Amino acid sequence: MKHNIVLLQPGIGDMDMFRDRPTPPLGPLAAAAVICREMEVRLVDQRVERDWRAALAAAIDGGTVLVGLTAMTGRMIFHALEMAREARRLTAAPLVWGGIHASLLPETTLAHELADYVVEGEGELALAELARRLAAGTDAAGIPGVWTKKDGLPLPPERRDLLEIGSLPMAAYHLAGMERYAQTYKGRRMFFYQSGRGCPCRCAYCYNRAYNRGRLREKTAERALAEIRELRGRYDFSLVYFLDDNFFIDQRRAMAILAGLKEMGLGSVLQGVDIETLARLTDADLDFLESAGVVRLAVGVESGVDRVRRDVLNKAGDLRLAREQLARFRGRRIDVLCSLIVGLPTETPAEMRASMDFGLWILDLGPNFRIPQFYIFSPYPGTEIYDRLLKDGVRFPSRLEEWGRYEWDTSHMHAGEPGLKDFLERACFVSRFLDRKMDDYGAGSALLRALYNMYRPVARFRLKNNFLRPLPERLAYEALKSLRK
Ligand code: B12
Repeated sequence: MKHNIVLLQPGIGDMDMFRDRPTPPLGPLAAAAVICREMEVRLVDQRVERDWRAALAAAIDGGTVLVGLTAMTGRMIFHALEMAREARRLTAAPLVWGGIHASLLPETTLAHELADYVVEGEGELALAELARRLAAGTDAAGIPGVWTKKDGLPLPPERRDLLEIGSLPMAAYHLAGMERYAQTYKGRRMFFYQSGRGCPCRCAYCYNRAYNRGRLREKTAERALAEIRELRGRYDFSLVYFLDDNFFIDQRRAMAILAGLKEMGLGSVLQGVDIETLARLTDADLDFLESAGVVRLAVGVESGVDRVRRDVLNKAGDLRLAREQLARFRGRRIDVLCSLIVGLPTETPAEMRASMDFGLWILDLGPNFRIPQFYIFSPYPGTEIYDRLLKDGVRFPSRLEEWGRYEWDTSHMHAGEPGLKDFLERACFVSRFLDRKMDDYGAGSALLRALYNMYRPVARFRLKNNFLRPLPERLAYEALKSLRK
């Protein structure tokens, strides 16, 4: 029987509720980019299979040399364990964990009985080497970046150098049946593409310092455009969604890519822009972004309190600058999606409120402003805040199961202050209904979208007036969620 590998994409909780289609499984697809040229790679995505257990059983056979899993911290781990358990029942092939969570916490991951190897960091070369060794039946020890286990104990590998992504093949999109991931924004199909990795900023809540060692690596504008042109020949889309950690660090390159897209008649959705970057853009630059078809820009505002931005989050640029810069987008054809985090260490309830009020102020700037929701702060492994809290004696989960319950809409920081925890979780829930995301993404049925839109003023009233209980809507939402499962 021919050798193959099986890659699993677990569910991500209710994050996809507000989208028309799930986000493509870019982690596994990118990790498979090299090995798929020499071995068959089969993908099973829990989110799109009607019966993922049957799909898994069909994918695994006597030639399967490994089963790979991916997960970010949180709910995805819960689903990854579910899939790993099923895979273990079906095959003796080793279970290989990759992706962000396992990379940041390889030891706790490998301590689990459902993990045999961990690929730390970028997967393209490490996964290929591991699969080759397993197929050949040779010892898999000594591969840079691949953690192994001896007598149940994790063995650390030599560190693998960061990859020069300009020389890597593109993510193996062909493995995925991309139609199933044809997510839309305002009725236009998006295609998810990564043109660079890493970010040199030192934001204290971000994984980049540890995961990408703070180093930016990018494809040249020419290379990125050539790949997008090729993808366009294969898939139907009119917007490119850039998954880069920070698309605008090299402004010249960013503008060259956007100009190239414009020539191709493609628009874009941009991720990871900060206030200081906006301040560097002239009005003519903003005109250019608009004319180049940038339909949405995601801006990391993160807090509406200067002290918190500066001392806790280590973000550059104060609120005065933030107000000024955001206001420059009034009346433009670019949606501005601002993220805000509440419930940070040392943040007082008054500061949390101030951040929420800042969010409402942003929405008042005009119909093109968006707040996806107020994110309750979760200290993620690999971040400066996490390390600081660890040093201060804060206890974090020790088992994968516990990390699987580490939810981004739950306040882990305030377990000892039930009143504050409850307030944050209610505010976070209500804040999901503040903007027009269901229309933007064409998510759900027309009825659901109408209900969502009708609720928007109520959500706003509740947050503005701190009127968060009773909250029967939450029960209705939970019921709906379980119906959709
Ligand atoms: C797209 C995206 C999403 C999508 C989901 C994507 C999906 N299908 O899984 C959505 C919008 C739903 C989402 C939601 C959230 N996200 Co998000 N998201 C991203 C984003 C922008 C891109 C991810 C991506 O596709 N990267 C490209 C791929 C190629 O990179 P990669 O996954 O790291 O894969 C490489 C390696 O990890 C490895 N690898 C990956 N999988 C595997 C598997 C195997 C077997 C092997 C061997 C190797 C391997 O090889 C790959 C190639 O080198 C990242 C930031 C970023 N730029 O990466 C944040 C990021 C992953 N998200 C993050 C967070 C915090 C969230 C949220 C909590 C919300 C929030 N506050 O933003 C929610 C959580 C959802 C949930 N319920 O769990 C954090 C994760 C931190 C952590 N410790 O997990 C990130 C890193 C952002 C950040 N700067 O902090 N997200």
